[in-house]
Amino acid sequence: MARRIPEPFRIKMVEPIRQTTAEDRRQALVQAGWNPFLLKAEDVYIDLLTDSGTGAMSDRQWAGLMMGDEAYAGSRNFLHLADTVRELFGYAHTIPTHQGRGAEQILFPELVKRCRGERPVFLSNYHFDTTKAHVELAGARAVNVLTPQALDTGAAYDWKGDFDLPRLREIVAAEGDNVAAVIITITCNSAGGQPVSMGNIRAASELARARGIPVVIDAARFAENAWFIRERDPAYAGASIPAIAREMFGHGDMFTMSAKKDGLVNIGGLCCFKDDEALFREVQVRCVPMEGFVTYGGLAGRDMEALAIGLREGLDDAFLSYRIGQVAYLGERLREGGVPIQTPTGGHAVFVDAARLLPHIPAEQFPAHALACELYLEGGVRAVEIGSLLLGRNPQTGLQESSPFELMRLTIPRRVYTNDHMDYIADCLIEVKQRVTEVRGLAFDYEPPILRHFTARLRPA
Ligand code: P61
Repeated sequence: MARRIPEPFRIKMVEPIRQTTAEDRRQALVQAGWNPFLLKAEDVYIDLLTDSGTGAMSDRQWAGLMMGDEAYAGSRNFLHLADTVRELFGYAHTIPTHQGRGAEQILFPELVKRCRGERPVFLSNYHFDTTKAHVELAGARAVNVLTPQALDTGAAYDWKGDFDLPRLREIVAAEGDNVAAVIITITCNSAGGQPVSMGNIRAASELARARGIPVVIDAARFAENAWFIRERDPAYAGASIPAIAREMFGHGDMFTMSAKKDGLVNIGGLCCFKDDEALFREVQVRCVPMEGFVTYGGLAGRDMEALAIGLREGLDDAFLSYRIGQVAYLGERLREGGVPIQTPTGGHAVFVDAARLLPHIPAEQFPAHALACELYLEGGVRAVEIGSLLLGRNPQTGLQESSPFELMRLTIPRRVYTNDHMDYIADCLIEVKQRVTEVRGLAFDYEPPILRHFTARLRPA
């Protein structure tokens, strides 16, 4: 096995975490309606619900907070942020937003307005759930065009985040004027934090641009994607991560970013435009009533300062090697323990294939969610389902959508846990595997109409 990469930082401040008893955890889970989203964070020992907004900021970012300029308009922190975006990504126009979905809610309706077809559709390698929700709220359809290589979790393939290009070409031809945008999600969260190759980004972008279709980059995990390109594509072996990032962004016309991931902040987002000033102005108009004035978009001045600093730190080589190495380490431990996972491991999480681990639980009883509940009972580790529960029902027919995956995501917050924590997580999950045939599926007690996984209440079926 490759040599373990120690954390490229010293720990200056600590936050105690508390282990609970098995009985505490059973009570907490029953009270939470068998939904780890509804647990109190204090009842969780190691929290792998998400890597979104859960990272640790650096001493420099904390120092940046003290430099907050809380002017309502024209804050110097906004100017610093816009300069950073211009330099790192080559985009002229920046709108800050409160987080990723804030960017989606102000951008997508404008793209739908511009669309000439009568049945607007967005095409993506894979729409994450809020992205899909905002596409649908804007009155459009969200269609995923992911490479079939991603579906076999056991098969090693370097670019499981790629578009299925032949299929994309077909759909673009068939939909004609209906295509409102092509969204390139880097890395592809839903397929397992899997990277999109530069060749695929370029080809998808060229295909769209040849027809005048705008290209949106969903840039939540842009730095991790750039790191994978450097590691896996010999053409980029000697390139710097910032140069790769800049090239990726060159293939987009605009980007939305949840800055709570690779931006290394606890809150924040971006909606930026390379050169389309007219669209930028239209989205600014929508920003004011939805997010806030155009130079703060729901953020405090200090938040924008921390983000300007975080965007650069997120591209640091030593940080990314440690970060992705830690995820790979957890994946390796699990693979050795016989736990089926999406292979190779992605950037931000290990995705456990619950369809393979719990074949006795049908999709409609949410095997990955059942596994997450069992892992919590075992050791106080909170994971999250990425499968049928998350996907939900078809808004037209009301029927459960058929999910290509039933995954349990062990999402690793940035700069928060050590490799000893990774060992603990692996030990707990391997323990659960020993009694996996006893794990039962779940049924709804309460099913919310949309984004149901957040607030649903369930019980053992
Ligand atoms: C996550 F359980 N992701 O992975 P916002 N694009 C992409 C994302 O991954 C993403 C957003 C846009 C989350 C947070 C999350 O049901 C859930 O800053 C590729 O969260 O608004 C968010 O960015 C949206 C977790 C979101 C969930 C929705 O954990």
